[in-house]
Amino acid sequence: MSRLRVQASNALPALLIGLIAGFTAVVGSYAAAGFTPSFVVTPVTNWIRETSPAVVTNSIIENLGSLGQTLLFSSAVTLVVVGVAALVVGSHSLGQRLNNRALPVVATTVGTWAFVAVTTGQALLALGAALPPGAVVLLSVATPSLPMPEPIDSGRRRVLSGGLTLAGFSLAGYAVGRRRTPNLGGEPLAGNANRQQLLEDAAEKSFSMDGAEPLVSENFYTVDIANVDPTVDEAQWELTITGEVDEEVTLGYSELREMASVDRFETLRCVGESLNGKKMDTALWTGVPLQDLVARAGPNGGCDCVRLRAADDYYQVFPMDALEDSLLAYGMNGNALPRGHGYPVRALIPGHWGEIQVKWLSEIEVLDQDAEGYWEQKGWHGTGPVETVAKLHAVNDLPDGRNEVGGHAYAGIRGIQQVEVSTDGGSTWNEAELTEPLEGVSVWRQWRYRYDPPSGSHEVVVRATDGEGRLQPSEESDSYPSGATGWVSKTVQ
Ligand SMILES: Nc1nc2c(c(=O)[nH]1)N[C@H]1C(S)=C(S)[C@@H](COP(=O)(O)O)O[C@H]1N2
Ligand SMILES: [Mo]
Repeated sequence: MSRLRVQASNALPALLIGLIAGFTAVVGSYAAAGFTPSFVVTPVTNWIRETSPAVVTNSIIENLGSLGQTLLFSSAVTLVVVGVAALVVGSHSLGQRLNNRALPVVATTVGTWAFVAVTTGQALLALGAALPPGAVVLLSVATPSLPMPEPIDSGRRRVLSGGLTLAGFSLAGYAVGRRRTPNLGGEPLAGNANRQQLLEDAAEKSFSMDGAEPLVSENFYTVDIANVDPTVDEAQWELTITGEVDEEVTLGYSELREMASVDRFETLRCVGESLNGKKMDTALWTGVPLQDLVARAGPNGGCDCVRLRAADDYYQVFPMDALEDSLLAYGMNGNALPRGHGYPVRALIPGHWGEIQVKWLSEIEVLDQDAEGYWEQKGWHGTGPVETVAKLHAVNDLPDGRNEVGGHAYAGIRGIQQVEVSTDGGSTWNEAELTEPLEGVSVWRQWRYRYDPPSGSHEVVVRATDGEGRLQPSEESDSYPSGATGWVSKTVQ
């Protein structure tokens, strides 16, 4: 081996080659699988989440929201890159010791392939992750070391062309992966005239306030345990009603779509959101009553409770009673459910916290004994009816010099009877205007209050009374474990 060759292979240390190889493994896997569960990052994020202590996942959910998902995603990408890099460095030094240049190439390719194939369960797509790092290592060991009259220049040129190749590969991989990401759900439902009418009525009933969503949310929040949503095709979708039943019931998508459907507004709220957070939204849902279907199976379990399971391995347990007025929903605002909201079918359990509104629903299991759901195993108590809340999101100066404050109030199936506003820190209270109720079992209302502002800053406080005449409790509690409580207040200038 010539001295020149040794110099050339030292020019790019094994660690750097390893990191580049790891990066190309992620890009290659994305190109092969798109943003689906077969993308190598998916099982790794799942693994990080499942092995992190509950306090960590809880605080990510409570405090970070979608930033938490981004953090989880970046950690998973980093882990994959570092893992491949370790494989490259290890096999490179072993290869040097054994004087075998093929070894790092083979070890990197086969090792990456085996890891991705096993974790994603997709042997063929795993080649997308394994071949690029293999090629990077192959190039690094096979690059002929030419006699270099101007070593510095040629070194620079190699770095430049290497960088350009990498950038081109990433861009192409990104473009291919995007096209391979299935575009599921979201298309308009047939026979939408009635739904359009309902949506128009809701728009008319809405208070238009800067800073607060209308009655039908324009941006519906999402909360997912998985970073990458499942891809369930409607042709493959099947719901089974199993467990302690007289007779199992199986339902396919076309069968579901042929059944008499219901259109209804419902509000969802996440138990993990902060008191004045934005994880509460409303949509017009289309679906089929769920309780009848469960009754058809003849449930005879000992606990009158059910476990719902989903394609992302999520599961929740709650009392059978909650199924009253529940829907197997396949439509949202006149469109097929979007992938992010559970395409093709999700459960809607009115008045209960978001966590039992199971998306990508696959199974309803009638249980004999009570059990814990996914979040309850992490200490949450989020299966029950929602707390009463009044949010304060809009604080506006009106052209006539008055102030406008407003937001949404929600109390599940109890409904909202009244919202009161104080502009003096809670000493005196005034009744807010409320929007007309929407058609539905468990729907929020908007509230609005306009007033002549006192000079200087003042404290606005808002509180709701539910349909049973119960005033929202003023005691403040964190969202963990059973939902944030208290009255929202804001200092207004
Ligand atoms: N399969 C599945 N269903 C799920 C979840 C999930 O991670 N997986 N998250 C739950 C939580 S915590 C909430 S708050 C709601 C949110 O519904 P959305 O994403 O449509 O707003 O979905 C629930 N259903
Ligand atoms: Mo949630």
